[in-house]
Amino acid sequence: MASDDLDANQGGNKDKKTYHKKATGDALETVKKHSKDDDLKLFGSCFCPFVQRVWISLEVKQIPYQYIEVDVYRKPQSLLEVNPRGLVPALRHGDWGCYESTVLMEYLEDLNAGMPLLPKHPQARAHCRLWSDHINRHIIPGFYRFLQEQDQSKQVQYAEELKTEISKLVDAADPHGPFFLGQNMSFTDIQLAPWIIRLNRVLKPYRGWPEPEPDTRWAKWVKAVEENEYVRATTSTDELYLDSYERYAENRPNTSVLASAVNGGRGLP
Ligand SMILES: N[C@@H](CCC(=O)N[C@@H](CS)C(=O)NCC(=O)O)C(=O)O
Repeated sequence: MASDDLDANQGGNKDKKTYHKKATGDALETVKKHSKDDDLKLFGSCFCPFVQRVWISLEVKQIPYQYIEVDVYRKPQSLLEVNPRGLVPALRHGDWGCYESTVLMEYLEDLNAGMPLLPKHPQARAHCRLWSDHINRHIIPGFYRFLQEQDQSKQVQYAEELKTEISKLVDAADPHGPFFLGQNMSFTDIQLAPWIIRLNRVLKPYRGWPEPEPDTRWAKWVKAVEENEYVRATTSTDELYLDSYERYAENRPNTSVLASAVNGGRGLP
């Protein structure tokens, strides 16, 4: 393979694994079902957890949409037209477009189509948003800090920090579950679900992240997310995640805007 064909994160070394450019397994079946032109278009990359949030929301709500796979590190014009920052997910709806996974989940909610993901009561909605904010500000950055860290003693520290932030969320959840608000998967679960999927498929193989303690509230939650039909419909086979995250686990140069932000101690993009 000519080095021109390699991705920037591979540093000219074809033996380095890189991100996948096509979904596999159940996620590929879902891509195929949503390949036809539609007014609502989700621009996504198969490995991206932020995309998976919006994708799960669309699947839960059963809103018609078209899924368009893009190579987000070789940004096509069609993506840049919707998101000048060049990140996925991006959504085009008719001649309007928008981006940012949390904003897009709120937008889908505001369409009032299909299953609502936020409760009706304003205080219950605020509770969901408060803990979604916790996920975005504490859990997700903690996940990448731990995954990218190469120093073993710091890895131990970051693993503990991540566990602490997850525990705070578990304490705020409905005590019986299995989901955040109880029986049904809702907004806050979907905000976290892609990283729950990646705990087992990425943090476990690369950093020895443990299985949840049996019979705990957290174990119940993880199981419910793993078994949820809409999460499964947007999840690829394990190899896709293992390969796509090797660049993060080795903290290689040119991995992504997000990886650079974590290395630079800045907030996530
Ligand atoms: N805050 C954004 C983050 C999106 C994001 O970081 N997406 C990554 C893929 S997982 C991306 O587009 N990276 C492109 C790049 O690094 O150039 C959101 O919630 O949508």
